[in-house]
Amino acid sequence: MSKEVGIEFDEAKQKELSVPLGQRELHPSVGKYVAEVLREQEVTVAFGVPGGHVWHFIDAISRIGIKTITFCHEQNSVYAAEGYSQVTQKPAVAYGTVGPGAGNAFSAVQQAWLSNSPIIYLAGGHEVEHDGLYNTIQESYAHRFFEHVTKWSPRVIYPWQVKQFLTRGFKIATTSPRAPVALELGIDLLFSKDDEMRENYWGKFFPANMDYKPSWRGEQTTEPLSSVADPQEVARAAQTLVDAEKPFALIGDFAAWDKAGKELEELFTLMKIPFTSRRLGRGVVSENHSNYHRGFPRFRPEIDLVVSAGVKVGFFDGFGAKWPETLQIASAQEHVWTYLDTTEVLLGNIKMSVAALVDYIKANNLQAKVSPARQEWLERVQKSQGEAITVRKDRAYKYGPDHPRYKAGNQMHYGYMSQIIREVNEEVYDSAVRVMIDGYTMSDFVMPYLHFTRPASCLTANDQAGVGHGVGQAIGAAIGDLENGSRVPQLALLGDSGMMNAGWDISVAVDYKLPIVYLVTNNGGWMPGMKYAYYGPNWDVLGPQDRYGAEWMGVKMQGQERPREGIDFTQFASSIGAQSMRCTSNASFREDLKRAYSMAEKDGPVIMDCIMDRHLCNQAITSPAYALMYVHIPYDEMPQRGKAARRKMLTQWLPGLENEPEAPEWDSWEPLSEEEMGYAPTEEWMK
Ligand SMILES: Cc1ncc(C[n+]2csc(CCOP(=O)(O)OP(=O)(O)O)c2C)c(N)n1
Ligand SMILES: [Mg+2]
Repeated sequence: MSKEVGIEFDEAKQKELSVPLGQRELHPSVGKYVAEVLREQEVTVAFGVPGGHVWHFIDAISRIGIKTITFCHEQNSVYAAEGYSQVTQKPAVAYGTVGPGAGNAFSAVQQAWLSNSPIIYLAGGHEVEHDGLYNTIQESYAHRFFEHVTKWSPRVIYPWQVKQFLTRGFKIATTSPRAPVALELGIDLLFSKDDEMRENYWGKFFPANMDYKPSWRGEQTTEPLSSVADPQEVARAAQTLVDAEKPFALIGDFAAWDKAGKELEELFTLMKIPFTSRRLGRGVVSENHSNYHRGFPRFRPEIDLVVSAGVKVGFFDGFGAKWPETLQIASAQEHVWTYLDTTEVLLGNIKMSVAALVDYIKANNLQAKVSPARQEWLERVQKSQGEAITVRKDRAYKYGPDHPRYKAGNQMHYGYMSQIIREVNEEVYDSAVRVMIDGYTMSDFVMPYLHFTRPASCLTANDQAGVGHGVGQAIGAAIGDLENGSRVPQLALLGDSGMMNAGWDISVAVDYKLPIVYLVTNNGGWMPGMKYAYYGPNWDVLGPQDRYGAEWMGVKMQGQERPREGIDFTQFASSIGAQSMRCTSNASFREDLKRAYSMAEKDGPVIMDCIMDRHLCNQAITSPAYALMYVHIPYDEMPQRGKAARRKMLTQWLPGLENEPEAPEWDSWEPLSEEEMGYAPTEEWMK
């Protein structure tokens, strides 16, 4: 979908020179990035005054064929941009240097702000290292003072931010309420050679400009987003839904806020679209619906259209890096993502947009035009969902009461526990229990098992990912439900550290006898399983004073673990007047949970102190994110799992890793053991 917008620069010819391109000059320089985005946005003229800090991008703008109109005073250049924009209805670009340039432009940008004119102001900036010394030339903080008179005014630090930020700037400036946007493009950008700098930064881990898509809306890239889904857009979106062979929809948080469940359900049913949902979006359309699939299906690469309804497409989606073309249905321009290949955007209240879409489809009988292959696609997804439920259940039961490790009944498996939660919630409450996802290791196991039938069933910390939030969220959710006359208990899933972090406020739930089950998956620490991948059997990577067995000020250290029995949450419960139980056995967990629910309904909060197999940890520890977070540890000091993760994920960045041996595949449901580290735990509680 993207069109070629490369700056004219005869690279082949340059390579023939005795001194290669990039060694006699900075190439590519950040100015090229600026120019390419302006070209892509179909900018034809730019107004401004040059200066030392901005020549690099002004020259590039000119070299790409955009007319630069040079003024004597920056104020007039911005006024000119405003006039141009009001006449053409296009966003207009103005530029000026650091300090006096940006200062002189301020008054005119303020005017554009009051007139709602979409100006993209490109300001120069001084070098970051001299911040606050007032001893460098033209020190100024345009991003700060433009903050008051623009909708957005970031200080851009890294070259690879430029394309994404500038593209986003155009979207923001041109979406109602229209307004100026200013980017402070500091001089550091020019001197940071993108490729080289990135290698020491995110490496080649995230490709440069990964959150930028050239011409992200195809032919419509330069069209402002209309703040209400326009009938033509609705018609085109409907046609997209007819034409797609293998569409798949996602329901996100904002569909919940806009109460779009009924309309989305009708759309998916009518057009035979399978769907999944996320976070607050879960249960917006009941997961009992036959088109529901938990997460993307395994054959996800075949999907040719994603319908995204109110979804935050961010970190946890790899910023949509592998998504096909997307129909974006969003309630605000902030949630329209310029880094997705977008067929259409329907902007405005999601319920209204989807209602318009459904009306249009019905009025034109488009549901009849969907190809028969769609039915096959839907059935394939349905089959995948049915199979996945069985596979998950079988897997969970394998680690149930009959598993040799759990027969003794002194610890439990996260996976088995997850399946039982699903079953009990279904049996006793018809899956109407709201669940707070706080415990970190638990979240990795439990998510595919949870099943929801009504909106706001799945409460999480969203992108904040802070532990301890479940304590308060459950209290608020319980009060909300009580106001509506429901005593269906809340289930807050917490780790032991989450409890240590925020547990005291359960006393508030006690005061109000709120029906909450606080289920603590107690594994003795802040993700103690990290030692198997990164720290070593004795937390060896830490300083000698912190390692397991070290003595410090007469006290024996135990790495970053604590004995589960050492923190007894039943005693904690009695100290605040909460009910409690200690659960150690897979065999009795089902009855324990039912009992906890009924106690909570009757007499208020119950803390279930569940002793988990501490040798289990989340699969994520060998993911790219963790490999990256632990890239500081010397390779030789890491245990096998950490080495394997780094070798697998970061070879592109650290090419020497290729020569290191690979480790066998790891199944996160199988407990890791000290055996593979050649170490036998000495303490009973660690075994
Ligand atoms: C308030 C807060 N501090 C630190 C973190 C970083 N962090 C994320 S998960 C985690 C471990 C959580 O331990 P626990 O609650 O016991 O859950 P576990 O994974 O051990 O089951 C940490 C330290 C965080 N997310 N929030
Ligand atoms: Mg823990």
